[in-house]
Amino acid sequence: MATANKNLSNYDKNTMPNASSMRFGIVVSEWNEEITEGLFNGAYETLLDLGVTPDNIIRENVPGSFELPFGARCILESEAVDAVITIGVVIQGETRHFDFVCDGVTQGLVQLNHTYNAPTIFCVLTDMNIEQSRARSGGEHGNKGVEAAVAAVKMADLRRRRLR
Ligand code: DLZ
Repeated sequence: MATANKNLSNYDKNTMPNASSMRFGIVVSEWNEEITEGLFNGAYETLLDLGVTPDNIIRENVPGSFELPFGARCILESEAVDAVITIGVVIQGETRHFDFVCDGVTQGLVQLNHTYNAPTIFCVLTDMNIEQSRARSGGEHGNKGVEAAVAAVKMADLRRRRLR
């Protein structure tokens, strides 16, 4: 299948950078909590599996995905983190609110990546319905939280090698 090699939920630990001294922020949106908690658990357990210690994982909650950029900025400004993972899910409704929230969070996170010397990772599901979100937060399509943690460790390693 064309996407078989793109499912990072099945990461190879042996090829991953050593994350034992890395420090991460995780910002979690409370909107559609059932889904975002699944994504958080995937990200958190993966960071631990890659050697990150619990005291080096800082969690903050925000009300909705639209608030993720500001939540990430609060962590970037106040903690010496190697990367921040932002977790949310926006589900398609019958209004254009979906587009506004998706645009707002995406543009906000892009700006953070242009502003700060630590990367912000995008773990925001944008689905047609809750079933699709369930499939991607620990269901049949894996867990995008796992993939976000893998991306965070890889980007943190790049930052450490290139920016200091
Ligand atoms: C208002 C709103 C709507 C309609 N849908 C979602 C959603 O699907 N996912 C999500 O994370 N947040 C949603 N929100 C809330 C906004 O993100 C934000 O919290 C409020 O507009 C307050 O700024």
